[in-house]
Amino acid sequence: MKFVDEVRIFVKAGDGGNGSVSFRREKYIERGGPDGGDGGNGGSVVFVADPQLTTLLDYRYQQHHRAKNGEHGMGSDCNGRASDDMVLKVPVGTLVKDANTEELLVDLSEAGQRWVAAKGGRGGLGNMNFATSTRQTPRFAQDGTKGEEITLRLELKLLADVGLLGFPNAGKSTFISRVSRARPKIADYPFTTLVPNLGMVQYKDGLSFVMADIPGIIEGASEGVGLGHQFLRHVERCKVLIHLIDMGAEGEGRAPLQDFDVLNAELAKYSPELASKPQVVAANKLDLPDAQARLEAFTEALRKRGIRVYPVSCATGEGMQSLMDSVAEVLFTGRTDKLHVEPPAKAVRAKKVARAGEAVAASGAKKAGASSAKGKAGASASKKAPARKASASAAKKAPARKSGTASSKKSPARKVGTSAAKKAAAKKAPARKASGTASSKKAAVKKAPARKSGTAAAKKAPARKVGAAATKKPAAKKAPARKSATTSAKKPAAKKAPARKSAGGRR
Ligand SMILES: Nc1nc2c(ncn2[C@@H]2O[C@H](COP(=O)(O)OP(=O)(O)OP(=O)(O)O)[C@@H](O)[C@H]2O)c(=O)[nH]1
Ligand SMILES: [Mg+2]
Repeated sequence: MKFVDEVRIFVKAGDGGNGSVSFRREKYIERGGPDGGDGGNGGSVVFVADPQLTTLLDYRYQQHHRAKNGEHGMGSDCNGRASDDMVLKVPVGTLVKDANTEELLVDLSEAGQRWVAAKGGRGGLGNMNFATSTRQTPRFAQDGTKGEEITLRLELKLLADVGLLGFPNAGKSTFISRVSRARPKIADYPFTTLVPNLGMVQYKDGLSFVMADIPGIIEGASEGVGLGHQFLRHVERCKVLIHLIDMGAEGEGRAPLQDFDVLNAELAKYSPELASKPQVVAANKLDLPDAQARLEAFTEALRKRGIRVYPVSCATGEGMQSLMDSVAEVLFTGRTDKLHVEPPAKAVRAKKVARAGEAVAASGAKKAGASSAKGKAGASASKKAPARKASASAAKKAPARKSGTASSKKSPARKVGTSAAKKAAAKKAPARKASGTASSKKAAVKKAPARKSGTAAAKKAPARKVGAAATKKPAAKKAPARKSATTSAKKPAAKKAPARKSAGGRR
């Protein structure tokens, strides 16, 4: 059957019947009085949404619809008959617009919904209604009013929950025939499907939904190329769109990613609202040998945008179940998490690496500057611990130390002799002057005051000369450096202990 989804029609309601002017005439009864009856009401034009209909085809041929007029009133107190309403059945999902103003008058989206398009005229009163004690022979009656008339534009927007979108030959009809009992024509040439097809999908647990397959959309559809984009109207009411990508089509200016972008651009041109609907992207025809090869690049490209691609083959049914599960989840729960993937961390990682590289380079330069340092600390520079030349510089809270190695943003490198600062002194632990080869296993005691400090003096703790001190744990924050000769502080200074003379201490 031909599918028509847009018509222009004229409707007119019936006029009301006129009231009658009549007087009773009967043998032996003189001046019987007025007995003209009322006119009947004209019939209205009423639209009813009928679930049995799927097209507006009938209105393509019959464009004028006039309801009957009401009967005129008659003598002998007879009222005219009111006319029946004219009922116009339209498919569910029909929009009724005023053809002149394009104003939307009603959306008949529920089965059985009624809407009066044109109201019938009222019947006029007969002269019997106008008799009074002082006007016993009213020789007039009331005329019926005119019925309303209007030119309307009917637009059918199919009611479907899920819409299938894609280029021609993407496999949309194959898809719908696989998941529902719809049997649209499937063929290996573009624009096989010329009108939308609906299919009822029986999902698990008694759940079901309606899927719509529409003709293919190509580049320039908004300007009328191909079949144009008017069929997109039928997926406007859908809650989810399945975007089928033909992985078998390449060449002739076609590529999966390009197809994806072109179709989305056409959607946006038609309606930004439609473009923003949740889309399940399915890469179809994976059974083809070439398709597999193209899939990876396409998946990766969309992954960068955070979009998940469902690889499917409508011909073999492969991957269809997980696709339908995601569609059902969006449809029934509204959750769209499954449609997105985390964009690859590569970019982020690359940035981090680049930054780290810069930091290392910078620290390296600084280290080079501090090459006067006697030794190298084993610990490498951490992000937050830029290298510093301890001897000259003094940190805000911790003074610079003579250390060769460990450098961190927060803990400046210190001039250390041969020390290997594995662990810096604990927080606020003051550096101590370790004499000779003494190794302070347990370093600074809490709140231990700074001892013999070297030359450099920081705000809080001055830098100290460190000899060959080897501190396994670097000095912690705020720990002032101490002069230590060959000290090896195995255990860091306790909290709040002033900084000690230690090598490579971490602030
Ligand atoms: N190899 C392979 N061929 C497929 C697959 N899906 C569809 N086809 C073929 O692709 C061709 C087009 O399929 P249709 O379902 O008619 O495509 P369509 O998107 O409805 O096309 P139009 O109605 O023209 O827009 C047919 O020859 C199908 O047999 C698939 O998964 N694998
Ligand atoms: Mg088709």
